[in-house]
Amino acid sequence: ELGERRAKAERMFSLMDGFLKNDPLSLQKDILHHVEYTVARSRFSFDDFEAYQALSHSVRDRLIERWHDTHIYVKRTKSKRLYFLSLEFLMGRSLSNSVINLGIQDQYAEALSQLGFEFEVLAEQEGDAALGNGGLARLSACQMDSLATLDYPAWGYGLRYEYGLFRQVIVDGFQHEQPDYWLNFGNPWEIERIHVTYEVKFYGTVEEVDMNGERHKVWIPGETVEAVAYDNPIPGYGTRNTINLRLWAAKPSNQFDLEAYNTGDYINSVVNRQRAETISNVLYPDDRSHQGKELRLKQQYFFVSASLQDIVRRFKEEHNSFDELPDKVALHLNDTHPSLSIAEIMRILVDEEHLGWNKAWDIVCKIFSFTTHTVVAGGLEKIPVDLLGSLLPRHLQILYEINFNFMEELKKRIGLDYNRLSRMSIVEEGAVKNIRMANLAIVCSHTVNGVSKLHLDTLKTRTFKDFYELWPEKFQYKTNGVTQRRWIVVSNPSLCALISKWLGTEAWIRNADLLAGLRDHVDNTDFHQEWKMVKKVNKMRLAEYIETMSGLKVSLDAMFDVQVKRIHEYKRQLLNIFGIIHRYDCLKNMDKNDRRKVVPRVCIIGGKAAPGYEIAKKIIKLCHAVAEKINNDTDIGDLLKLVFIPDYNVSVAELVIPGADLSQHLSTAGHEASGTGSMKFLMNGCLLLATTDGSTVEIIEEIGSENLFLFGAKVHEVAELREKGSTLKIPLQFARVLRMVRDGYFGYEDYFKSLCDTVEVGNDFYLLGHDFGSYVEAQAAADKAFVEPEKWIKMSILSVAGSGIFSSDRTIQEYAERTWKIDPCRCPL
Ligand code: NBX
Repeated sequence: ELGERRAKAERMFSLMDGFLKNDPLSLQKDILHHVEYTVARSRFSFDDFEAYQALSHSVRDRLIERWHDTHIYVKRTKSKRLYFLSLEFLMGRSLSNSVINLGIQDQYAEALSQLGFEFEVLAEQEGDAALGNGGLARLSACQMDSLATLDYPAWGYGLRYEYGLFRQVIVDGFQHEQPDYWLNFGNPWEIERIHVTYEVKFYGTVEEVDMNGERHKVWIPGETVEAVAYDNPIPGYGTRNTINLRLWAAKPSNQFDLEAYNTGDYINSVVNRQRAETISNVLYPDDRSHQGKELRLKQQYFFVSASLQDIVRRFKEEHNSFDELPDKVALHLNDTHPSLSIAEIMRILVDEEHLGWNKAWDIVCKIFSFTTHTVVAGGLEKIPVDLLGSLLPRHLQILYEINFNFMEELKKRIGLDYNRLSRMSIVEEGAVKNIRMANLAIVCSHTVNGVSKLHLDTLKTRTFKDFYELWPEKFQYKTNGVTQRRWIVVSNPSLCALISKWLGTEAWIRNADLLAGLRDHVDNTDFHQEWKMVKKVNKMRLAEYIETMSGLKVSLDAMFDVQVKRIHEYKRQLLNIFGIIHRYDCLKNMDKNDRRKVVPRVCIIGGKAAPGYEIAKKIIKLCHAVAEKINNDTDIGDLLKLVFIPDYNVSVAELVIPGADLSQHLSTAGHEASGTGSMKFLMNGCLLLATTDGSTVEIIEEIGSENLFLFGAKVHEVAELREKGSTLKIPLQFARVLRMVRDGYFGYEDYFKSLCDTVEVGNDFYLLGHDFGSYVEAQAAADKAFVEPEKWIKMSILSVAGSGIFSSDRTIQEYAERTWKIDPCRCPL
């Protein structure tokens, strides 16, 4: 029978005519095939978008081949697998990244040009997959790229939101949010798996029943929803390995049909089915106001339940005993959002697989690792007990039992220190009882990770101090990283070519440490010339974008000074705007002669404010009000321009970052867990102006403090400065700028009042006033360096040369070796 099966498989493979071919002629045939049969357009008339669709389907076919092979190979080797659980992935576009990682970029470019199309033009047709908010979500995406490239047997799990992060539209300088219905034009990068479905239960009651003489808890759900898998192949670079990102969508389950049958209320039951689909409908923007929302909790559990059913099913296919689970499965919690997994796996092992509690707990404690992306305790996630108890009654019982056991153990370890016991409890007592998701994740994970060295210090000494003292060995850090494939190779082709030319190899694309070799050429004037040209090309690209978007013409001789990230008070975009107002004020008061020595600047700010975050929205409006004034002042001309780039997202970042001369990272020390934007700028030869916060501490170690512009209070000074309150000395210049805004120099004085209040003496939590003096000095140092091009270029080269360790390949390798204990599993060619 086996022989028969094999013969059949061989015949099928020969019918397939082997794997797809990648020469330009075959690619053209494939593209035309998809024009005709997938997009269903005539081969004589199809537009750029249709060409993009056909092109991406031909790329998808190639991804699928490798993805199948990887899957089969990993299954055969029974390797330990990593399951990366995250509610957010900011993937951006897939086309360019895919053809580059598949290594068939040139062939596609040639094929298309012979068909009369340009690859870059078609690539612009693709919309972003924006299933996440900011740093945390883009980090997941970079890490998936590294997991695939380094051949790790890993799966990503997430939610397939129908609406991604809102689109930001600016009307009269105010942010408006528009829904991002990204699936409107189809998504060639996903594969719908109509047969990979699981039932996810909600509500209902828990009963105890007798089974073979044992008492078991049984959960009788009140509602059932179906989860359907959508698979997204993630290709590695320089390897055949292509891993899977499985995203779940909610579909009504057949359970509902029964109800209709019973009640005869056919129409209403069909209408009710819609309700199920709302679970995976929309991504919550990160504004904390969603805490305590039932839909958010439903999303989390829906995601966790479907993923764990899938993971357990796969494990049982390959293994006989759950004792093997810790050797075969690593589950990673990307922040606390998926930490209901802990209660869910306990429920599966105890209620469904009938393992004893203690045995199940032993196993569970060996499989989870956890990374937190938060700094302040106030930012940690909590779920009201009432909400949890009604939606997931059995899980609440399990959480109480976990907590009871933990509290008992803790009492043995620390005695009856009730304050500490109550701080460490998973259940927060009070008017509203809450489950503290971080405490749960820490108790059950074998490793708790910070995302930078400084972040770990804060976790140990403040955020999770009690836990650190109990389990010091659990606490580690893995400094974040970003993938050089997307952030240099895809987004900055000219720099990519230049680096490869001077290093004499493309090996740095898989091994970013090799970038250090650029130091050998740091004094070479030919190299400098070419380096300068690359930046110019990228600045031209950015200037064109600015002009089409806003009509503003900017000078390429100006320093392009960029701050792009989510708008947050702690990130201090307001400090940047105040600095710009100060610069403008100085220019206005300068005589013509002095103005000639001024370095012209194009200040670029971009980022989204959470819809409910009023102060952040006012910062955006202030930016526009200031821009309006400055940009229309003909007396100032090209000396100063301010541009707000709307709807900042991954593909806008790919355009903006390579074109920046200077980038700003201004968080008050101790508030940015890591920051990853800075690493992308560093890789693109952009100099940083930054506080010593998050991973900037490590960037300084790598490139030397002489190669960036530092300012501001240090992390150990912040608490004391805050204590000083209204006695803190504030520079006169700061008071003057604040007065200008208050007095309506830029209009809207009533609207800006509450914004000004947040930085008024005595109320200035993020210390803008205190840091303003050194900020202005750092800006002056940047100006001074910019007029010495040789010096600037050297600093820029040394930035790229020192960026190697900020590759997510390094981060992922550390996680694999130290935390997940997984080995590469390279699919043969
Ligand atoms: O995670 C960010 C940190 O603020 C950065 O410092 C860090 O570099 C990055 C990656 O480690 N955190 C972040 O992006 N958080 C969120 O986006 C978020 C989303 C949903 C939510 C809470 C936070 N409920």
